[in-house]
Amino acid sequence: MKLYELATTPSARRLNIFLAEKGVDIARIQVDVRAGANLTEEFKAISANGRIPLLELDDGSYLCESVDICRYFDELYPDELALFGDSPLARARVEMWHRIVELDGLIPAFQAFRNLSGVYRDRETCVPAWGEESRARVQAFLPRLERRLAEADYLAGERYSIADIAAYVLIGFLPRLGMEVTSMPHIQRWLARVNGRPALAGC
Ligand SMILES: N[C@@H](CCC(=O)N[C@@H](CS)C(=O)NCC(=O)O)C(=O)O
Repeated sequence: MKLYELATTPSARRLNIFLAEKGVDIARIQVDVRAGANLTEEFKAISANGRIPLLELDDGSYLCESVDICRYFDELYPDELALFGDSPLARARVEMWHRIVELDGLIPAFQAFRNLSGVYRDRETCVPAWGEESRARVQAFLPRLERRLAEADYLAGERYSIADIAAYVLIGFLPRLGMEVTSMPHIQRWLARVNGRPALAGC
């Protein structure tokens, strides 16, 4: 198997943290999406969403979408971490918080960055007003995250999960939007806990 990625991007980071947690090592090929390396017909032919990360399987087929790739590795190599949850209710809670972080945090953050910085202006129309609105949505989401982490050690409850990885990537991305969470004590406590995980050391 081979992973096409650009390690500095948040979507690749999300997958790389997950793989590090699971102790999975895999050959990686860097694809400079900022320079448009994903816009070629060759790349579009192998990536259903035209983006990275993209996993090439040994049978020559491909999987894209970072969460889908995480789920594939989780089922290939089940372990006690159970990052997607270890019971029907735990799985539902992980999925719930993962979707909340993704829909209300990560996606608006990416939209804010893309539309305000114009980083992908060679391939899409940037709408600064949408960038500002998306940024405001991220800002409004942070107190919700703070409230959740006031009542639980981790987003889905007592155990670390893929929802925490998504939130961790979101928090790491905030400086690119000129935002931070230093005044939010519960997020800070959670960050210290997550930063202490050995898997995070190289990510
Ligand atoms: N939903 C996708 C998002 C992937 C994504 O947006 N990747 C970005 C890098 S963070 C990319 O390839 N951007 C290039 C482009 O938009 O042309 C996933 O989670 O894998």
